[in-house]
This record gives sequence, C-alpha cells and structure tokens, in this order.
Amino acid sequence: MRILAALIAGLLAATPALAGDLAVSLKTSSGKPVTDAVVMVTPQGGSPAPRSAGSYRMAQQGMQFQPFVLIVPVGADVAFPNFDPVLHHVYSFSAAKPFELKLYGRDQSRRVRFDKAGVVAVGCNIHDAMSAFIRVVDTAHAVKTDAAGAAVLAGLPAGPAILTVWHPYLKGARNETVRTIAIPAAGVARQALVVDLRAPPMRHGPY
Ligand SMILES: [Cu+2]
Repeated sequence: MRILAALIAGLLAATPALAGDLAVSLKTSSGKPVTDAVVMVTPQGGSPAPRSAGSYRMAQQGMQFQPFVLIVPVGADVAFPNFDPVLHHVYSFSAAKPFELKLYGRDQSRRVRFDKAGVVAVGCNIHDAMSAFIRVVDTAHAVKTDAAGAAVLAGLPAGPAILTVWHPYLKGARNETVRTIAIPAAGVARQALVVDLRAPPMRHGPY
C-alpha cells in the first residue's frame, strides 16, 4: 500500500501542467499561403517571460537583410553583421527602437539591444530597397509562418488565450489580426485565418 501511494505520488509529480498545441494556417483571400507572418499567443493566465538568452542576427547579405522578419524577445541583443563588399548604414525610425549604425563594411558587425516590445522597421540609408522587420515580443510563444503559411506552437497552457497574427504588409489596424482562442488540455487546436496583404513598397533598384 505504501509502495502504491509512493507510485501515485510519483506519477502526480511527473504529470506536466495541461498543455495543448496550436496549429495556424494563414492564407490570403485568393488562397495564397502567407509566409513570414509572426504568430503570437498570450495565454490568459499570463505568459512566462520570454527567453532573451540566445543569439539573434540580422545579416546584410546579397544587398538584402537576412532574414526579412526576425522575432526576438524583449531584452535581446541583435547582431547586424555585414557580409557584402559594400558599406551599409542600418537604421530604424520606429518608436519601439530608433537606432542608427553608421556606415560599416564587410565582415564588420554592430549590436543593438531591443528592450521594448513592438515592431522595428529596419532600413539601409544607402540602399533604399533593403527592408526588414524585427518583431520584439513579450511572450515566449511566438513563431513565424513557413512557406506554406503554417505555424505550430507546442505546449501552450490550456485555457483561453489571445492569438495575434502580424505581418508587415497585412491590411488591418497595426498590421495585425487578433482573436480569442481556446487552447485544449491535450491535442491540437487548429486555426485557419484569411488575411489580405498590401503590395510591398516600390523597390527602387538597381542598387
Ligand atoms: Cu546598404
């Protein structure tokens, strides 16, 4: 009996908090998958602090920023290495983090700390066609949609949650769409969203 009680106590201790997964599918109204959207979930019971450890990078390579959309937690340091044989001058006017990295060349890098949640539009003062976005998040549950417009967040706390989907060109207030969802105690919740995108701003090329 004592052994059984110990076994049950052990099992209870090993049982994780109820958690479910969320699978999001994002398409335009004409059925095209939307890639590079940021899918964020904030559980109603509060969200664990995102991990700001780790290395985050927005490179300048092939006269473009790589990646086009980068997700980082609040407090993250992001490196901006230049791999091009020309000088770049990286800047942002966004309220979440205005910054300026004056002209620097190949194999040099600079660092910026992003200490406030929000959207940071990044550009190059020399090359107008270079454009990228950093989404600074205050939830640990954030991921980008892939080429098929799909994103999966695993191990979300069960219960009501706010789902936010953001894309730099999404038509809508703040370029995002928000809905309340329910995360199941086990298994997968599926959300299919339809959004429309604006045409990307005119590219100015050639470089
Ligand atoms: Cu440049």
